[in-house]
Order: sequence, then C-alpha cells, then structure tokens
Amino acid sequence: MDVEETAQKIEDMTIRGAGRIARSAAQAIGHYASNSKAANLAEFITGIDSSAKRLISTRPTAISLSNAVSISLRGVRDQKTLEGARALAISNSEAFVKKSNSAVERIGQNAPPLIEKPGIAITICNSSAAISAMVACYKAGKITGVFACETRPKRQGLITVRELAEAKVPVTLIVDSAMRYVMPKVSVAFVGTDSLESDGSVINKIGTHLLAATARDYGVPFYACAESYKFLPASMIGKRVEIEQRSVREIVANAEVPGGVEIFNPVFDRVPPDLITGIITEEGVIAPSESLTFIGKFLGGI
Ligand code: RUB
Repeated sequence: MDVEETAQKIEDMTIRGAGRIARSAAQAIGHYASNSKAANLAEFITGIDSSAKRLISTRPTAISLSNAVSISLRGVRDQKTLEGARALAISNSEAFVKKSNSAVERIGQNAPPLIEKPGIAITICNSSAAISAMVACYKAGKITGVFACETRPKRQGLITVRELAEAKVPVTLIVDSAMRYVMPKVSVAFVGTDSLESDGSVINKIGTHLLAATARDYGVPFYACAESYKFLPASMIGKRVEIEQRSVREIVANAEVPGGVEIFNPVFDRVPPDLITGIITEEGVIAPSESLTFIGKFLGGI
C-alpha cells in the first residue's frame, strides 16, 4: 500500500493500534522505496522525507509510528547511491515488520510465568500485544477467561471479544463503567500500550488509568504489554507524549445534544508508574523504574 493510502487509513482508523500503525508505516516506506521513480539520490531522499512526514502526521500519540519510520530510514541518508538508499530503506522496513511481529509473540511467551494463581483477566481497548499475553496465559492454564471493556467511544472492545473468542478464550464483554463492579472477581489486568515515557508512565486508550487505579484498589496486578519501540526516547530529556483528541462526533451524533454544549474527546490517558506492576516487553518484564535503562539499552540511535 502506498504512503498516501496508508496515511489515510491510519487517520480514519481503518488501520489502528500502535503496533499495526507502526508496521503499516514501515511497509509504506518500503513501498515508496521500491516504487520511487526518483531520477537521483537527492530526489529520492526528498521523497522519502516527505513520505515520513506525512505518515508521522497521522496520529500523534503512537510513538511507535515515528520510531518505525526512523528505524526504516536508519542510514538511508548516508548512502552514496540511489540504489544503495533504496535497498537499505527496503531492508530496514522489512526487518522492522518482522521484528515487530516476533515481539508480539515473545510478549505472549513472557506473560504466563507472571501469574501464580489462575483466575480471570481484565483488559481494555484492543491490543495485539495484550491479546498475545492473554491467549498465552489461557493456553498455559494461567487465566480462565477475560472481562473485556467495551471502550467508548469507538468500541474497540468488540474487536477484542471477537479475537479472544476466535482463539477460544472465554470472554465477557462489559461496559467501561462496570470495571469496578467486576474487579473483585479479577486476578490480573493486561493492557496494551500506545506509548511509554522514560519515567515508566504508560500511555494507552482512555480509561486505562481508571482501570489501573481500580486494579490497585482491589490489589490486582496491572501489566502493560509493550514492544520496545513504543518508548519515546526524547522523554529522557523531558518531552512528553501528546494526548490525541479526536472528533466529538465519535461520542454523539450532530443533533443529540443542544447547541452550546461542549464535548471533549481525549482518546488516550497516561497511567502513572506507581500503578503499574510491570511492563511486559519482548526483551523481558521490567519494572516501570527500569524504563530509562531500557531505553538506553534497546533504543539507541532513534
Ligand atoms: C489502541 C490502543 C491499544 C494500543 C496498543 O488505540 O490504545 O491498546 O495502541 O495496541 P486506537 P497494540 O484504537 O485508538 O489506535 O498492542 O496492538 O500495539
């Protein structure tokens, strides 16, 4: 899929979820590199730079998107020939997609040993990494089922229940505000991660902070599942992840509320590190306080 089509699909959320967004952006860079009709290296670099800019502009919160683009462009500008630059962009983007897919699988493998006593899990939104963890835990006999929050306003919980049901994991759909009601029955929370900051804060779908606070109130361990490329390296120097606001029409249709009523639709929130039991990455499970060291070790050069 070319850059513009990919960008539009990310904007309208046909492609969504931080990992999928990242993989599609890398593939779009690869597509540009394979199909560019640039006459020389300078033209190729200009084209790839504007492709990168277009892709990164689509959604602000998923740092995986800009990291995927940076990783796909690594070393490309230093190439001496057009063909060298083309080949490197293609191989970088292919390697990123492969690594990203295997990271999701490895996150799944790292989850079951964390659970001592089998019970019910809870999740919010739709995350390929969290699904991988929950499916692996179910197969290992570590969870007996999942409560999936509906996730207003876009109801990504419906995708989660479909994916879990397809994987034969018993799943119960609840509205978001039922999370506290069911929490006494829950043994573990697994959520995905849109982005991470160096202090160990996890940014994920709106409601994730509420879920983490509720889990803490009931003594339920709360795990964020995150591929290493979801960290924002610039958070080490104080930059924070921008929280995306989307159209209010995702919440209500035009005539549903009187004119003059303000509607606010922030779609992510930030879970503070003290509410997070652990971050499950493909490189192992870390405490939020280990995030800084983790970024230094695994994200050098972004
Ligand atoms: C998706 C969301 C997901 C993370 C992680 O939000 O918050 O939990 O992106 O997903 P949206 P994954 O639907 O607005 O993109 O583990 O698949 O990367």
